[in-house]
Amino acid sequence: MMNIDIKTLLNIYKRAYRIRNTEEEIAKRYSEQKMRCPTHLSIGQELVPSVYAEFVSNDDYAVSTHRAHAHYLAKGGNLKAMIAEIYGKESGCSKGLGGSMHLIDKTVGFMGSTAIVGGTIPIGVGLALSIQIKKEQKISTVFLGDGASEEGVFYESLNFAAIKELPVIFICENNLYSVYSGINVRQPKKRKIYELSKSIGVESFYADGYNIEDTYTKLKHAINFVKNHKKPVFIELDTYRFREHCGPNYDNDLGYRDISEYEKYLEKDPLIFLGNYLKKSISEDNLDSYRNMIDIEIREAFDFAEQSKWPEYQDINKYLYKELV
Ligand SMILES: Cc1ncc(C[n+]2csc(CCOP(=O)(O)OP(=O)(O)O)c2C)c(N)n1
Ligand SMILES: [Mg+2]
Repeated sequence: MMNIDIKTLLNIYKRAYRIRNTEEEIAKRYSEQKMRCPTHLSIGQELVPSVYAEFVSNDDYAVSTHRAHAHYLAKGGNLKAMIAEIYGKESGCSKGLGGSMHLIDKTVGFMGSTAIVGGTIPIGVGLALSIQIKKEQKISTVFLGDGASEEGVFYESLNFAAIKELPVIFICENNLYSVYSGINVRQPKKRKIYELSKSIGVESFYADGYNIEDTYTKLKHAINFVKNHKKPVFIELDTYRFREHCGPNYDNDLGYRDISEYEKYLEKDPLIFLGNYLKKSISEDNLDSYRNMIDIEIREAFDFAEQSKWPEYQDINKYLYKELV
Protein backbone atom coordinates (compact mmCIF):
# COMPACT_ATOMS: atom_id res chain seq x y z
CA MET A 1 0.00 0.00 0.00
CA MET A 2 1.28 3.41 -0.90
CA ASN A 3 1.14 6.21 1.61
CA ILE A 4 -0.61 8.58 -0.83
CA ASP A 5 -4.40 8.77 -1.14
CA ILE A 6 -6.09 7.32 -4.22
CA LYS A 7 -7.46 10.65 -5.44
CA THR A 8 -3.97 12.14 -5.53
CA LEU A 9 -2.55 9.04 -7.21
CA LEU A 10 -5.29 9.19 -9.84
CA ASN A 11 -4.49 12.85 -10.55
CA ILE A 12 -0.82 11.99 -10.94
CA TYR A 13 -1.69 9.05 -13.20
CA LYS A 14 -3.99 11.15 -15.42
CA ARG A 15 -1.32 13.80 -15.83
CA ALA A 16 1.39 11.26 -16.65
CA TYR A 17 -0.89 9.42 -19.08
CA ARG A 18 -1.78 12.72 -20.81
CA ILE A 19 1.88 13.68 -21.19
CA ARG A 20 2.88 10.18 -22.38
CA ASN A 21 0.11 9.85 -24.95
CA THR A 22 0.55 13.37 -26.27
CA GLU A 23 4.19 12.55 -26.97
CA GLU A 24 3.34 9.10 -28.36
CA GLU A 25 1.01 10.87 -30.81
CA ILE A 26 3.79 13.33 -31.75
CA ALA A 27 6.08 10.34 -32.37
CA LYS A 28 3.42 8.59 -34.46
CA ARG A 29 2.78 11.62 -36.68
CA TYR A 30 6.29 13.05 -36.84
CA SER A 31 7.23 11.37 -40.14
CA GLU A 32 4.31 13.16 -41.86
CA GLN A 33 6.74 16.15 -41.89
CA LYS A 34 4.09 18.59 -40.74
CA MET A 35 5.96 19.15 -37.49
CA ARG A 36 9.20 20.66 -38.78
CA CYS A 37 11.01 21.51 -35.54
CA PRO A 38 13.42 19.26 -33.63
CA THR A 39 11.47 17.50 -30.89
CA HIS A 40 12.86 16.04 -27.67
CA LEU A 41 10.43 13.59 -26.12
CA SER A 42 10.38 12.81 -22.41
CA ILE A 43 8.61 9.47 -22.73
CA GLY A 44 9.75 7.57 -19.62
CA GLN A 45 10.30 10.76 -17.61
CA GLU A 46 6.67 11.70 -16.85
CA LEU A 47 6.51 10.92 -13.15
CA VAL A 48 8.50 13.90 -11.84
CA PRO A 49 6.50 16.65 -13.62
CA SER A 50 3.21 14.84 -12.88
CA VAL A 51 3.96 14.82 -9.16
CA TYR A 52 5.40 18.34 -9.22
CA ALA A 53 2.04 19.68 -10.47
CA GLU A 54 0.48 18.68 -7.14
CA PHE A 55 2.43 21.34 -5.27
CA VAL A 56 2.43 24.46 -7.46
CA SER A 57 -0.21 26.83 -8.84
CA ASN A 58 -0.48 29.02 -11.92
CA ASP A 59 0.90 31.93 -9.89
CA ASP A 60 4.25 30.20 -9.43
CA TYR A 61 6.90 30.52 -12.13
CA ALA A 62 8.68 27.75 -14.03
CA VAL A 63 11.31 27.63 -16.77
CA SER A 64 12.52 24.61 -18.68
CA THR A 65 14.81 23.13 -21.28
CA HIS A 66 14.82 21.69 -24.82
CA ARG A 67 12.81 18.74 -23.34
CA ALA A 68 9.92 20.88 -22.10
CA HIS A 69 6.58 19.37 -23.16
CA ALA A 70 6.00 17.60 -19.84
CA HIS A 71 6.94 20.65 -17.78
CA TYR A 72 4.73 22.97 -19.83
CA LEU A 73 1.73 20.62 -19.47
CA ALA A 74 2.37 19.97 -15.76
CA LYS A 75 2.46 23.72 -15.15
CA GLY A 76 -0.99 24.07 -16.69
CA GLY A 77 0.02 25.00 -20.25
CA ASN A 78 -2.67 24.64 -22.88
CA LEU A 79 -2.39 21.36 -24.83
CA LYS A 80 -3.92 22.72 -28.05
CA ALA A 81 -1.53 25.69 -28.00
CA MET A 82 1.45 23.37 -27.47
CA ILE A 83 0.62 21.11 -30.40
CA ALA A 84 -0.14 24.12 -32.59
CA GLU A 85 3.26 25.53 -31.61
CA ILE A 86 5.00 22.33 -32.68
CA TYR A 87 3.12 22.62 -36.00
CA GLY A 88 4.38 26.21 -36.33
CA LYS A 89 0.89 27.72 -36.32
CA GLU A 90 -0.20 31.19 -35.18
CA SER A 91 -2.46 29.68 -32.50
CA GLY A 92 0.63 28.14 -30.87
CA CYS A 93 1.69 29.24 -27.40
CA SER A 94 4.65 31.12 -28.97
CA LYS A 95 2.63 32.24 -32.00
CA GLY A 96 4.20 29.46 -34.06
CA LEU A 97 7.61 31.15 -33.98
CA GLY A 98 9.32 28.96 -31.40
CA GLY A 99 8.54 25.31 -31.99
CA SER A 100 8.88 22.47 -29.51
CA MET A 101 11.93 23.89 -27.71
CA HIS A 102 10.56 27.41 -27.16
CA LEU A 103 7.32 27.09 -25.22
CA ILE A 104 5.93 29.94 -23.16
CA ASP A 105 2.62 30.62 -21.43
CA LYS A 106 2.77 33.52 -19.02
CA THR A 107 -0.89 33.07 -18.03
CA VAL A 108 0.09 29.89 -16.15
CA GLY A 109 3.54 31.07 -15.05
CA PHE A 110 5.41 28.99 -17.61
CA MET A 111 8.02 31.60 -18.43
CA GLY A 112 9.88 29.86 -21.21
CA SER A 113 12.11 27.07 -22.38
CA THR A 114 15.18 27.18 -24.56
CA ALA A 115 17.48 25.00 -26.64
CA ILE A 116 20.60 26.48 -25.05
CA VAL A 117 21.55 23.98 -22.37
CA GLY A 118 21.59 25.82 -19.03
CA GLY A 119 20.17 28.98 -20.65
CA THR A 120 17.09 29.19 -18.49
CA ILE A 121 18.83 28.53 -15.15
CA PRO A 122 19.70 32.21 -14.53
CA ILE A 123 16.29 33.26 -15.88
CA GLY A 124 14.54 31.15 -13.23
CA VAL A 125 16.85 32.66 -10.59
CA GLY A 126 16.06 36.16 -11.88
CA LEU A 127 12.36 35.41 -11.59
CA ALA A 128 12.96 34.37 -7.96
CA LEU A 129 14.76 37.67 -7.39
CA SER A 130 11.72 39.52 -8.76
CA ILE A 131 9.50 37.56 -6.33
CA GLN A 132 11.74 38.57 -3.44
CA ILE A 133 11.86 42.24 -4.45
CA LYS A 134 8.07 42.40 -4.85
CA LYS A 135 7.58 40.42 -1.62
CA GLU A 136 5.31 37.92 -3.40
CA GLN A 137 4.36 34.48 -2.07
CA LYS A 138 5.25 32.63 -5.29
CA ILE A 139 8.14 30.29 -5.96
CA SER A 140 10.23 29.89 -9.10
CA THR A 141 11.14 26.48 -10.58
CA VAL A 142 14.11 25.72 -12.79
CA PHE A 143 13.85 22.38 -14.58
CA LEU A 144 17.23 21.16 -15.76
CA GLY A 145 18.93 18.00 -16.95
CA ASP A 146 22.05 16.36 -15.56
CA GLY A 147 24.02 17.75 -18.52
CA ALA A 148 23.05 21.33 -17.64
CA SER A 149 24.81 20.96 -14.29
CA GLU A 150 28.07 20.96 -16.30
CA GLU A 151 27.51 24.51 -17.60
CA GLY A 152 29.34 27.35 -15.86
CA VAL A 153 26.13 29.29 -15.45
CA PHE A 154 24.80 26.53 -13.19
CA TYR A 155 27.42 27.39 -10.52
CA GLU A 156 26.97 31.15 -10.83
CA SER A 157 23.20 30.81 -10.57
CA LEU A 158 23.20 28.50 -7.55
CA ASN A 159 25.73 30.69 -5.79
CA PHE A 160 23.64 33.80 -6.44
CA ALA A 161 20.45 32.06 -5.27
CA ALA A 162 22.20 30.90 -2.09
CA ILE A 163 23.73 34.31 -1.29
CA LYS A 164 20.45 36.18 -1.91
CA GLU A 165 18.27 33.46 -0.31
CA LEU A 166 15.94 33.32 -3.30
CA PRO A 167 12.67 31.29 -3.42
CA VAL A 168 13.72 28.96 -6.23
CA ILE A 169 13.69 25.20 -6.63
CA PHE A 170 16.11 23.57 -9.04
CA ILE A 171 14.62 20.28 -10.24
CA CYS A 172 17.35 18.23 -11.88
CA GLU A 173 16.02 15.29 -13.86
CA ASN A 174 19.02 13.00 -14.09
CA ASN A 175 18.32 10.66 -17.02
CA LEU A 176 21.98 9.56 -17.01
CA TYR A 177 22.75 11.02 -20.45
CA SER A 178 23.67 14.21 -22.20
CA VAL A 179 22.88 13.29 -25.82
CA TYR A 180 24.98 10.09 -26.20
CA SER A 181 27.44 10.65 -23.34
CA GLY A 182 26.72 8.77 -20.14
CA ILE A 183 27.24 10.58 -16.87
CA ASN A 184 30.16 8.23 -16.05
CA VAL A 185 32.30 9.70 -18.84
CA ARG A 186 31.34 13.28 -18.01
CA GLN A 187 31.54 13.54 -14.24
CA PRO A 188 33.87 12.03 -11.63
CA LYS A 189 32.64 8.67 -10.35
CA LYS A 190 30.68 8.75 -7.09
CA ARG A 191 30.28 12.56 -7.18
CA LYS A 192 26.56 13.23 -6.89
CA ILE A 193 25.05 16.35 -8.44
CA TYR A 194 22.98 17.02 -5.32
CA GLU A 195 26.11 16.83 -3.15
CA LEU A 196 27.81 19.31 -5.45
CA SER A 197 24.89 21.73 -5.16
CA LYS A 198 24.92 21.30 -1.38
CA SER A 199 28.57 22.29 -1.32
CA ILE A 200 27.64 25.55 -3.08
CA GLY A 201 25.34 26.34 -0.15
CA VAL A 202 21.95 25.25 -1.48
CA GLU A 203 19.83 22.84 0.60
CA SER A 204 19.81 19.68 -1.52
CA PHE A 205 17.87 16.45 -1.77
CA TYR A 206 17.86 13.29 -3.83
CA ALA A 207 14.91 11.10 -4.90
CA ASP A 208 14.35 8.07 -7.08
CA GLY A 209 12.27 9.57 -9.88
CA TYR A 210 10.95 6.10 -10.75
CA ASN A 211 9.58 5.53 -7.25
CA ILE A 212 6.20 7.20 -6.77
CA GLU A 213 6.30 7.53 -2.99
CA ASP A 214 9.89 8.73 -2.86
CA THR A 215 9.27 11.29 -5.62
CA TYR A 216 6.06 12.50 -3.96
CA THR A 217 7.49 12.76 -0.43
CA LYS A 218 10.77 14.43 -1.38
CA LEU A 219 9.30 16.85 -3.93
CA LYS A 220 6.61 17.88 -1.45
CA HIS A 221 9.22 18.44 1.25
CA ALA A 222 11.56 20.33 -1.11
CA ILE A 223 8.84 22.64 -2.46
CA ASN A 224 7.48 23.30 1.05
CA PHE A 225 11.01 24.13 2.16
CA VAL A 226 11.26 26.88 -0.49
CA LYS A 227 7.78 28.18 0.41
CA ASN A 228 8.36 28.19 4.18
CA HIS A 229 11.99 29.25 4.41
CA LYS A 230 12.12 31.40 1.25
CA LYS A 231 15.46 29.88 0.42
CA PRO A 232 16.69 27.91 -2.61
CA VAL A 233 16.50 24.14 -2.83
CA PHE A 234 18.05 21.71 -5.27
CA ILE A 235 16.56 18.28 -5.87
CA GLU A 236 18.04 15.60 -8.09
CA LEU A 237 15.70 12.83 -9.28
CA ASP A 238 16.84 9.78 -11.22
CA THR A 239 14.80 9.12 -14.33
CA TYR A 240 15.17 7.64 -17.83
CA ARG A 241 14.17 8.49 -21.37
CA PHE A 242 12.95 5.62 -23.50
CA ARG A 243 13.27 7.19 -26.96
CA GLU A 244 16.21 8.77 -28.79
CA HIS A 245 17.73 12.02 -27.52
CA CYS A 246 16.03 14.06 -30.26
CA GLY A 247 13.26 12.72 -32.45
CA PRO A 248 10.50 10.12 -32.42
CA ASN A 249 12.53 6.91 -32.76
CA TYR A 250 14.50 4.54 -30.56
CA ASP A 251 18.29 4.75 -30.65
CA ASN A 252 19.45 1.78 -28.62
CA ASP A 253 21.07 0.36 -31.77
CA LEU A 254 23.69 3.15 -31.63
CA GLY A 255 25.41 1.30 -28.82
CA TYR A 256 25.83 4.22 -26.42
CA ARG A 257 23.72 2.56 -23.74
CA ASP A 258 23.15 -1.03 -22.71
CA ILE A 259 19.91 -2.70 -23.73
CA SER A 260 19.86 -4.29 -20.25
CA GLU A 261 19.87 -0.81 -18.67
CA TYR A 262 17.01 0.31 -20.93
CA GLU A 263 15.02 -2.84 -20.17
CA LYS A 264 15.54 -2.41 -16.44
CA TYR A 265 13.85 1.01 -16.55
CA LEU A 266 11.18 -0.15 -18.99
CA GLU A 267 10.20 -2.90 -16.55
CA LYS A 268 9.64 -0.44 -13.73
CA ASP A 269 7.87 2.22 -15.81
CA PRO A 270 5.96 4.22 -13.13
CA LEU A 271 3.03 4.89 -15.48
CA ILE A 272 2.38 1.17 -15.97
CA PHE A 273 2.95 0.51 -12.28
CA LEU A 274 0.49 3.24 -11.27
CA GLY A 275 -2.15 2.05 -13.76
CA ASN A 276 -1.96 -1.49 -12.34
CA TYR A 277 -2.07 -0.18 -8.79
CA LEU A 278 -5.13 2.02 -9.42
CA LYS A 279 -7.00 -0.78 -11.18
CA LYS A 280 -7.41 -2.47 -7.81
CA SER A 281 -9.17 0.52 -6.25
CA ILE A 282 -11.12 2.17 -9.04
CA SER A 283 -11.70 -0.61 -11.62
CA GLU A 284 -10.32 -1.03 -15.13
CA ASP A 285 -13.54 0.39 -16.64
CA ASN A 286 -13.25 3.65 -14.75
CA LEU A 287 -9.60 3.97 -15.68
CA ASP A 288 -10.49 3.29 -19.30
CA SER A 289 -13.04 6.08 -19.35
CA TYR A 290 -10.46 8.55 -17.98
CA ARG A 291 -7.97 7.37 -20.60
CA ASN A 292 -10.54 7.70 -23.38
CA MET A 293 -11.36 11.28 -22.39
CA ILE A 294 -7.67 12.17 -22.47
CA ASP A 295 -7.19 10.46 -25.85
CA ILE A 296 -10.08 12.50 -27.28
CA GLU A 297 -8.54 15.71 -25.91
CA ILE A 298 -5.23 14.80 -27.57
CA ARG A 299 -6.87 14.07 -30.93
CA GLU A 300 -8.72 17.39 -30.76
CA ALA A 301 -5.45 19.20 -30.07
CA PHE A 302 -3.90 17.76 -33.24
CA ASP A 303 -7.03 18.64 -35.27
CA PHE A 304 -6.85 22.18 -33.89
CA ALA A 305 -3.17 22.46 -34.84
CA GLU A 306 -3.72 21.14 -38.36
CA GLN A 307 -6.65 23.51 -38.96
CA SER A 308 -4.93 26.61 -37.57
CA LYS A 309 -3.33 29.16 -39.88
CA TRP A 310 0.31 30.02 -40.35
CA PRO A 311 1.70 33.15 -38.68
CA GLU A 312 1.92 36.30 -40.80
CA TYR A 313 5.60 37.07 -41.01
CA GLN A 314 5.09 40.85 -41.00
CA ASP A 315 3.73 40.38 -37.46
CA ILE A 316 6.93 38.82 -36.13
CA ASN A 317 8.20 42.01 -34.48
CA LYS A 318 4.81 42.64 -32.90
CA TYR A 319 4.76 39.16 -31.38
CA LEU A 320 8.38 39.15 -30.26
CA TYR A 321 8.53 42.57 -28.69
CA LYS A 322 5.00 43.19 -27.46
CA GLU A 323 2.94 40.07 -26.92
CA LEU A 324 5.39 37.38 -25.84
CA VAL A 325 7.95 39.30 -23.79
C1 LIG B 1 25.09 25.43 -24.53
C2 LIG B 1 24.77 24.18 -25.28
N1 LIG B 1 25.70 23.21 -25.36
C3 LIG B 1 25.42 22.06 -26.03
C4 LIG B 1 24.18 21.88 -26.64
C5 LIG B 1 23.85 20.58 -27.36
N2 LIG B 1 22.92 19.80 -26.54
C6 LIG B 1 21.59 19.82 -26.78
S1 LIG B 1 20.74 18.89 -25.69
C7 LIG B 1 22.14 18.43 -24.90
C8 LIG B 1 22.07 17.45 -23.75
C9 LIG B 1 21.72 18.06 -22.47
O1 LIG B 1 21.66 17.03 -21.52
P1 LIG B 1 20.75 17.19 -20.25
O2 LIG B 1 20.91 18.56 -19.69
O3 LIG B 1 21.08 16.06 -19.36
O4 LIG B 1 19.26 17.09 -20.82
P2 LIG B 1 18.54 15.83 -21.50
O5 LIG B 1 18.70 15.98 -22.98
O6 LIG B 1 19.13 14.59 -20.97
O7 LIG B 1 17.11 15.99 -21.12
C10 LIG B 1 23.26 19.01 -25.48
C11 LIG B 1 24.65 18.82 -25.01
C12 LIG B 1 23.26 22.94 -26.54
N3 LIG B 1 22.05 22.86 -27.08
N4 LIG B 1 23.55 24.06 -25.82
MG1 LIG C 1 20.26 14.19 -19.27
